[in-house]
Amino acid sequence: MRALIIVDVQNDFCPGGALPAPEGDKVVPVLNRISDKFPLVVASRDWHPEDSVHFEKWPAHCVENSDGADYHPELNKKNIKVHLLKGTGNIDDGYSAFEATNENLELLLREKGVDEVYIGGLTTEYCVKSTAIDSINKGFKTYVVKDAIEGVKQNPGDVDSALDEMKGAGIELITSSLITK
Ligand code: VGL
Ligand code: ZN
Repeated sequence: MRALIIVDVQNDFCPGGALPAPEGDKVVPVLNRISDKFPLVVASRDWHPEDSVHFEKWPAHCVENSDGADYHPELNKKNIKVHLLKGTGNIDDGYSAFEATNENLELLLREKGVDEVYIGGLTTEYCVKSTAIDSINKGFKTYVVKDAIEGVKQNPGDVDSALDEMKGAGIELITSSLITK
């Protein structure tokens, strides 16, 4: 059984937001097109307290309950069965959706009989990568949908190294056109 994890498709990671992936909004139509094909869709949101140590590394973004922390307005939320919140403590980064504090993602996937995890969303170098690495390390067959992810692109080369790291870990990078049923 397959599941789709939509990572952090939030206003602050899209153009006009506080920590934008320059083309972050491009992932929205792709995710909307594929999310229908999955029996289980979950989505994470970065959800930081105002005084998080995370903001020593990053400009303040996705502060809990703020507009910037909302899903992108065009993301289809109807198929999302479980809403995960992560980075909710003030001493952690919470990059991976498996670090969600309101739900135990690993347990949830196991209870539903999921063995294949597909991942899309934002951002390639941080939360997508961490989620994918956690997923494969927990034993799920893990696919990252290349045209459904975008990088924050802080330093040249970061996206390519993240893609290489994921490939090296045994994660399959696929295009959304391969997801047909
Ligand atoms: C993210 C940087 C800081 C992400 C979250 O969602 O990839 N990146 N916090
Ligand atoms: Zn964050």
